[in-house]
Amino acid sequence: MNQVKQIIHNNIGILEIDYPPVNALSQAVRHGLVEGINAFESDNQISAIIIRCANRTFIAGADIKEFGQPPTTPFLPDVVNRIEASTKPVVASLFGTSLGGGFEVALACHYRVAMMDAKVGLPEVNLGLIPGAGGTQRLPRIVGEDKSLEMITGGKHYSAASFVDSHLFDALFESDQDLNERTIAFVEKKLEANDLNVRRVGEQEFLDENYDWQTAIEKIKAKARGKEAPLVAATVLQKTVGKSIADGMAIEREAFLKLRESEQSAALRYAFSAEKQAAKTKLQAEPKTVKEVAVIGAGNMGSGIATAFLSAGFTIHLIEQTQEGLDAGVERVASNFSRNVKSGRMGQAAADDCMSRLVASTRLETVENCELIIEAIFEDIEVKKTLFTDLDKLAQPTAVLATNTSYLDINQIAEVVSDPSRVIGMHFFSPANIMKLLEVVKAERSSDVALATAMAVGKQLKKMSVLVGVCFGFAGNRMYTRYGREIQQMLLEGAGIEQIDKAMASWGMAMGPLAVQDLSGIDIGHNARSAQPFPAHDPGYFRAAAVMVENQRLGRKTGKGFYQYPEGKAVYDQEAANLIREKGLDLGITQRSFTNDEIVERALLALISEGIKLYQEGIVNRLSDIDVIWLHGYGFPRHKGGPIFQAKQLGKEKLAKALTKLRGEQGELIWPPVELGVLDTDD
Ligand code: T1G
Repeated sequence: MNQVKQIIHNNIGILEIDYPPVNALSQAVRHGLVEGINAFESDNQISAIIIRCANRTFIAGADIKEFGQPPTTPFLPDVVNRIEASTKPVVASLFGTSLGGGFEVALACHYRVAMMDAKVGLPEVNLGLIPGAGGTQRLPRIVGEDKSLEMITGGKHYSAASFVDSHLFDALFESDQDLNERTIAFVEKKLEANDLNVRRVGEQEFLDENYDWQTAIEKIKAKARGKEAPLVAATVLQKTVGKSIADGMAIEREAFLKLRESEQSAALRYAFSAEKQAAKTKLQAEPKTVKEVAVIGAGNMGSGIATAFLSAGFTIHLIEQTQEGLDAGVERVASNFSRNVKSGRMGQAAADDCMSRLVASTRLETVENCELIIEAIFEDIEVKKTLFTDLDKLAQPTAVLATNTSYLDINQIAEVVSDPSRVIGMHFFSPANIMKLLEVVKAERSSDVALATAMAVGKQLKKMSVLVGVCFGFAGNRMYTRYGREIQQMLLEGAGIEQIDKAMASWGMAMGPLAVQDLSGIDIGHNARSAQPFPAHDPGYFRAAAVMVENQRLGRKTGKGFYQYPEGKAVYDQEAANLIREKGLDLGITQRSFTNDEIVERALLALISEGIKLYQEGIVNRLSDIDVIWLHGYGFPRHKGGPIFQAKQLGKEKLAKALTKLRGEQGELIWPPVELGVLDTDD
């Protein structure tokens, strides 16, 4: 199919890209652009050229479908240089999200016009890359060093309106105007005034007037937290100051190609495609439209969930049994929004609008107008079953009934509802207005329409929604339990508290696992585990946490846990270390020293083996869902891809050998062995 149409409008040649869904720069699009420029350049009837797009956005970047494949001509740098070299003025017409190579095409044009609400950006660092088609050279020539460094090393999206005072755009149009018409009018007006010229950004000099690159690069290094691409991007800009566009692009290209072969870029590109895959649930039903949502329970979770929904434009009925509890919940929601305003994440008017859609009530009957009801009450199966019995009578017969339980059996809850097909889990992660992960839990009788509705709502909440099945802890927390067991087993075997946290944090985890325990409260997990039978085959099972709880060391909230917290700052606590050492000796566990690598390896292996088992048991649809869960729910470093990505990097043979380390004192297999053949599946 021809992905670039050539349209002639009077004396204007229009190249219209039509390659759904986002007009990515496929080989056919790149070829069509070159062909179109050649054709219009040699046509004497044509005085100017417009590059525009059909569908939902201007070019959103290089085609991710071509990533990992051998590059094909015409290479994008050659395409953008051909556009800039055009002897007839070329105008880019932007809307939607013009990103990466798409924005680089626009930068190579001689003029840029856009909708005010269009977004532009060079997000390549999010894929472990740098702009590879002149972006590091043309952007600084237009917006200067500071702004271009910020945009290229941060990888964020920017509204076109934010450049109203720069030379980036020659015209910006309000959202009620027709972009194609306005672009043609812009060109015709300029042509009439004989004021539409070939203005090549690349021919401008890239000078830095004593720009303090050293300070800028130090700041970027500190923020990069182990990610390579931002630093490479900054270094390319610094190295190309004063160079011609051709020399600068050669340096850029060399750095781009090197990054494209890096493990970090493979991990980040994998993470991006894994997220897109997770959204493909194979559910055979269209989602219901949801406008009014009830959140039952105004505690930390309920108020966080309510905040997330209000921020996404929903009306929320927040329900709590007592007026006092309800007032406290409303206060928590209000303080969430005031924090958003203080941090600049949200304007006051937007925050006020959100709060205006909050309806607080102590009456359960207010669920009657809601298409979705989310329960976030006390984590007790009987309490939840009683509530769902009431909801069955009060809610609309087609309302989706979702529980936010972290561990309880949703099948048991569904049993009390006359139509159990509308019962699902929506497992948010605390704080629910911040954490991106949402596990949509499919109980045995959950209907596809209920699940599809939850997945669609998750997307509206800008959550990373993953469809999972029912088991103890579903997918994320079951792996978290396995990970925690291995961490605590190493404590009992002699690994230090700080050593474990530092090893995991320097490997890339957002926080040390023991500091996380102290933050969330050691008793939370301890109580959930105590409701389950104790695994007699594993005598050390979370005994380090148990001894903390026995000594009222619950973490930050009691001023001490694995650490102590004078003035709220975590410091080493010898008493905690002594208690754990004594427990280890009581259990007859030989104490020994550990290397940091061994700590990281055993923790990773625990995650990998449990993740594979979840896939084999059908709790997740695909192995890559495991990685999406761990990237968005547990602070797994994105530039490491996820536990399964790490397993695939290691390979089955090395992994099988390494997994033998997950044994007990007598070499017995504490945890059932895992079949590794599944790692060959490319889901
Ligand atoms: N190529 C191909 N398909 C893409 C795509 C891309 N770049 N981006 C998105 N899609 C598909 C996606 O798979 C999904 O398909 C559909 O579009 C909607 O996506 C040389 C090398 C554009 C902001 O990093 O940030 O250019 O599942 O669900 O939430 O310097 O997608 O429907 O079949 O995400 O509205 C730089 C990545 C590449 C942009 C839209 N560009 N994409 O978000 O929809 S590197 C990017 C996004 C580069 C050059 C370098 C987002 C979006 P399907 P979606 P959305």
